[in-house]
Parts: sequence; C-alpha cells; structure tokens
Amino acid sequence: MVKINALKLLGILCGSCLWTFCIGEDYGFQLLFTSINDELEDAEIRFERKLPVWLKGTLVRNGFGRFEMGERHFMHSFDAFAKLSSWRFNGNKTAYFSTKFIQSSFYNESVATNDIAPYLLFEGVLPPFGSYDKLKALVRGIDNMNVNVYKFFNEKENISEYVALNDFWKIYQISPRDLSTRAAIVPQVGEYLLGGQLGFLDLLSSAHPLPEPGTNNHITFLSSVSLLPFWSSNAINLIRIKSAHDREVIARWDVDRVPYMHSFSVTENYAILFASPFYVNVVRMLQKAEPFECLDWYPDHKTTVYIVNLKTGELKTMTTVNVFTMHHVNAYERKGKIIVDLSAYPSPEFVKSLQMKILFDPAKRNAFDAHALLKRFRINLEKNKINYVDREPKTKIPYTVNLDMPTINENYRARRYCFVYGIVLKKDNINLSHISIVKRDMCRKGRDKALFMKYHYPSEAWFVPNPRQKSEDDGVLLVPILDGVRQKSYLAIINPKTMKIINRSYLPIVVPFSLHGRFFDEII
Ligand SMILES: *[C@@H]1O[C@H](CO)[C@@H](O)[C@H](O)[C@H]1NC(C)=O
Ligand SMILES: *[C@@H]1O[C@H](CO)[C@@H](O)[C@H](O)[C@H]1NC(C)=O
Ligand SMILES: *[C@@H]1O[C@H](CO)[C@@H](O)[C@H](O)[C@H]1NC(C)=O
Ligand SMILES: *[C@@H]1O[C@H](CO)[C@@H](O)[C@H](O)[C@H]1NC(C)=O
Ligand SMILES: CC(=O)N[C@H]1CO[C@H](CO)[C@@H](O)[C@@H]1O
Ligand SMILES: [Fe+2]
Repeated sequence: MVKINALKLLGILCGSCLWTFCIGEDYGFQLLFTSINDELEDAEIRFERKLPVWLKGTLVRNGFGRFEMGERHFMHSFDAFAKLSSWRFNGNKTAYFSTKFIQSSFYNESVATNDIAPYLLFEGVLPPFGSYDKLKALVRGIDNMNVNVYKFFNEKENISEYVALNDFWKIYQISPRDLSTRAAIVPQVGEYLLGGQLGFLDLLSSAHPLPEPGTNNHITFLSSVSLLPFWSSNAINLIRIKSAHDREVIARWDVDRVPYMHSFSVTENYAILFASPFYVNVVRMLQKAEPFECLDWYPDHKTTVYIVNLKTGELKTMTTVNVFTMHHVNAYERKGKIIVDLSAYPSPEFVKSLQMKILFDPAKRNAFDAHALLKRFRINLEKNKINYVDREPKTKIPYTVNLDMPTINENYRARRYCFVYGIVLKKDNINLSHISIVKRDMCRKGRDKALFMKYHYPSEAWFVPNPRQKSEDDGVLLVPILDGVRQKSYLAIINPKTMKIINRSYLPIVVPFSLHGRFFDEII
C-alpha cells in the first residue's frame, strides 16, 4: 500500500516537473486543443453520489475533436473537426456517455484521403491549399458543423428534428440518441434566395437560432453577399424556421456591407440584431477564401441595430456605440422598452487570437485580451433611442461581469430574468488557462458567485431546470471539465444556488474543448 502510494507520488511529481518544464504551469491545458480520435457509444459512467431523481434526459454537446488529418493541420481552433459528446441520464441513477465525430462530407472525405479536404474554413491550413483547392473550397462552402446542436419541431409531421450547426446556412441532421449523422440540409426559402437570384452567396447564418415565443417555430437570420456589387446589393434576411427544411422570410433588407454576426436576440414581438462594423470584404474573400482574413473591423464606426417586428416584418434601424459581440444573453420587453443583454468585446481581436499557434504558446495566449463585458442595452422604440449600462448591479467578485458562453434557465427565454451562467477566461487577467465558472445576477447586487479550480478547465455550463422548479436558479448546471492534473475529463454537476460541485463523473476519455450544447429531456 505504502509502496504504491510512494510510486504514485513519484509519478505525480515527475509528471509535474515535466509539465512545468514543457509548458509552464498550465497542466494539461493543451489537451483541450489536442485531437482525440476515439469514439464511444453508451459507455456507462458512474457518479460519485446519487443523481437527483428528476434528472432525466440527454445533454448533447458539440465542439472540437480533431485538429489535423494526415500531414495537414488547421491554423485556427474553430476549424477543428466537429465531435459530438452526450451524457444520457436514464432516470434510474445510471448514466451513459457517448462521443462521435459528425460524419459530414468534409470529415468523410478527409478521412478517406488522410488529408484535410478542401472545404471552406475560417482560416487556412498548414501546409496551405493550392489555388485550385482554394477555389474548390470557396464553391463548396463550410461543411463542418462544430458549434451547436438544436431541436426544431416539425408541426406538419409532428416530430422533433435535431441538427448540428455552425455560422452557416447549411446544417446537418443528427440523431441525439446515438450521435449518428443523418444528412446535410440546405433549406430553400423564397424564390429570390439561394440560387433563385444569380450572383449571391447565401452563406452566413447563426449557430444560435432562438424560439419564437408562443409558437413551435424558431428564428434565425441569413446574409446574402452580393458577388456583383454594381448589379445587386447585399441583404440580410430574417427567417422563420418551421422545420429543418421549411423556412420563410419574415423580412429582407439591403445593406451596404454584410456584417459578421454570431447570435442575436428575440423577444415576444421583435428580433434584435447587432450588426457590428465587422464586414465581409467580398473581393478579398474571392481571392483568399478564408473568412477570418476577409473581415474588416472599423473601430471608429458605430454598431447598427436592426429591430424587426416578428408579426409584421417592419424594420427599424438604429445605431449605438462601437461594440463587438459573439453572444447575446437574453432579451425581453418591459414597460415599452426592449432590454437586450450581451457579452461584449471592444473588438473581434479575441476571436482571431484563438489560433492553434497562439493557444499552444503560453506567452502568446496570455498576452491577448480575453475579457468580455456584460452590457445591458435599453431600446426605446418610440423615441428611437438606445442606451446602455455595464457593471450594474455592482458585484463583490469583480470578474463575474467578464463572462462569455452565457446560458440561462431557458424557461426564462424572452422574459424578465436575473441569472446568467458563463465562463470567464483569464479570470486573473493573466493566464488564459485560469477559467472560472460564474453566476451573474442582473437584478440585484451581492448575489454573484464563482467557482474556480486551478488546473481544471471548464466549457460552457448548461442549466437544467428542476421540473418542479420553485425559483429561477432551482436546477443543476452540467459542465464538462478537463482535470489537467489527472488529464481526464469529467462532467460536473453544480448546484446553481451555491455554485458548488454536487457531484461528478470522470469519463473514459478526454473531451476536447466543446462550444455549445443543449439538454433534451425527451431523449432517454
Ligand atoms: C501564468 O502565466 C505566467 C506567464 O505569463 C507564467 O509564468 C505562470 O507560470 C503561469 N501560471 C500558471 C499557474 O499557469
Ligand atoms: C437504467 O436504465 C437504462 C436505460 O433504460 C437500462 O439500460 C439500465 O439497465 C437501467 N439500470 C438499472 C440499474 O435499472
Ligand atoms: C460519411 O460516411 C458514413 C459512413 O460511411 C455515412 O454513413 C455518411 O452518410 C457519410 N456522410 C455523408 C455526408 O455522406
Ligand atoms: C404527435 O405525436 C405525439 C407522440 O409523439 C402524440 O402523442 C400526439 O397525439 C401527436 N399529435 C398529433 C396532432 O398527431
Ligand atoms: C465532487 C463531489 O462532490 N463528490 C462526491 C460525490 O458523492 C460521493 C458520495 O456521496 C462523495 O463522497 C463525493 O465527495
Ligand atoms: Fe456561439
């Protein structure tokens, strides 16, 4: 016994020396961005303590799985091959873990050729594609749906449809039970979209659709980039999703330049889009075929805010301060105003910084600014005015306002709410690897909470409400965390009221960084 412990200790010490020597003190952080090629289906996992009896359903998450193929690798982490992971809670104290790659055309072709196949990527590959492959990539578009999963309800057929998404119009249908990939879907809408009108690239959309309150529909947007700017103008379309295939246009309006937008907001009556001055440069896009190299940021320009009436399609356009956002938190209407909360950045620089070479270099990854700041915008439609506040209400934990990857109790979507859960990278404002899970109270001061464990690296926290919910934060947070010292991932179950880990289950393999996910309570 003593002998084993001594050996273990020696192992840990040596391991530590090695890690310290190689990569500073961020034990295991790199594993978040290291390929894990294994796949699993229904591996039984054990929680150390018994699970809440009401916790029934499946958490499905999407994210990164593989960062190279053959001799070629991705330059930007966002291009990693999509890999789904799921945790199924059977409701009898047992749970199963599964993880599989999305078998997209991009993935299949890459595996078959043992090389990264030429499809459009956010950034390039090394060694780079030749010009023929670049052209091919531009024509084929993005096929790697590694950002989010979502459920659409198809009223006509009375079925739920599960899809994997990226920031693009194309989606993949998936099976949440076994994580298998079904088919790619490129929905058709209206006559004047998608090939109906020559010279448009109907490409950019959102990986974050939102429910349309009071209906089974969802809302998203689609940007139409004109390839013949002297002939036709660019446009943004607000789209109603009636099923994975069935879409309708709520409104379409011309824009001078097409902004990159990752998410937006929906209230009972309106969709609100923040178009930051971060525009697609069409000419460069045609030359380089790498979206991240082809977006121009204007730090002195204002942000255009589009407010579309969901019922009438009527559009209102306003402007506000220069701001960049990846994630809107929530929005709602109150006393004639629209409240929109978002996780804001002073510029998109942060997104560009998530390149592999930066993530693997402690000095470089600690050098860029990773802090978001929650901002609350109040839109007065009658007076055509927008104002905003940040750092309100005050908090004793100064970094809870710096969260991104915001999630809320979805029962409070488009309604007045208080609690946002999120993660804060660089909690100390120094080390990217110092990641804290936080709870931010947008209503009252003094109720913010944070959970930080050194060498533990969490992804987005998903809130599952207790079905007999008594308060907004009555439920659990499910968070995949990489334990850098043990070099293993586990799923943490956190009590949102205290932000303490109630229990956890270590997994048979590492789950690399995952972006977004959802809990489907009907999948058991
Ligand atoms: C934090 O980063 C600094 C360099 O910026 C490094 O010296 C230090 O070891 C890091 N600490 C941890 C715990 O990773
Ligand atoms: C729990 O439920 C799962 C799925 O229905 C089933 O396969 C398993 O045998 C059950 N285990 C126990 C201990 O009841
Ligand atoms: C990828 O290959 C798998 C296995 O052969 C197949 O089931 C799947 O349909 C293929 N994906 C596409 C998009 O063709
Ligand atoms: C829709 O399907 C559910 C079961 O999946 C069923 O209970 C319900 O009656 C169906 N509704 C209609 C209108 O067919
Ligand atoms: C992390 C955590 O809270 N683990 C607990 C899970 O449940 C077992 C059994 O009750 C406890 O011993 C662990 O401490
Ligand atoms: Fe996102």
